[in-house]
Amino acid sequence: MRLIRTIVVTAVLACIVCGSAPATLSWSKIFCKFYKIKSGSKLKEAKCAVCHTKSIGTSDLNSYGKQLEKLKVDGDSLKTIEGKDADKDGATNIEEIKSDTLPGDPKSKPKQK
Ligand SMILES: [Ca+2]
Repeated sequence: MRLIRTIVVTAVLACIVCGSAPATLSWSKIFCKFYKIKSGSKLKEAKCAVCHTKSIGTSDLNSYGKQLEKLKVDGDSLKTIEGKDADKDGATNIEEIKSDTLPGDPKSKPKQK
């Protein structure tokens, strides 16, 4: 009985580790490559916080992360939601990314023109 429980727990942990974590890392890589995010920029510094509510150690997605959640992990998916305003701060996701502000954080938005 104990052995079965150990096997089940190990399998579940393996799914969690192999399933979600690398997907998140892939998004981060694809995002930086697709938008040519430069080192030292706010978006680069934000790391996981571009899509998550905290920068490290959470699976909680912010509004931008939620828009990407169900989409395929590739650049086309990023393009699909460029015209949306994930955090409802009046700037579209692409406007935010071009202005180096966070598309999933309403407190971070491009300066008014
Ligand atoms: Ca926005």
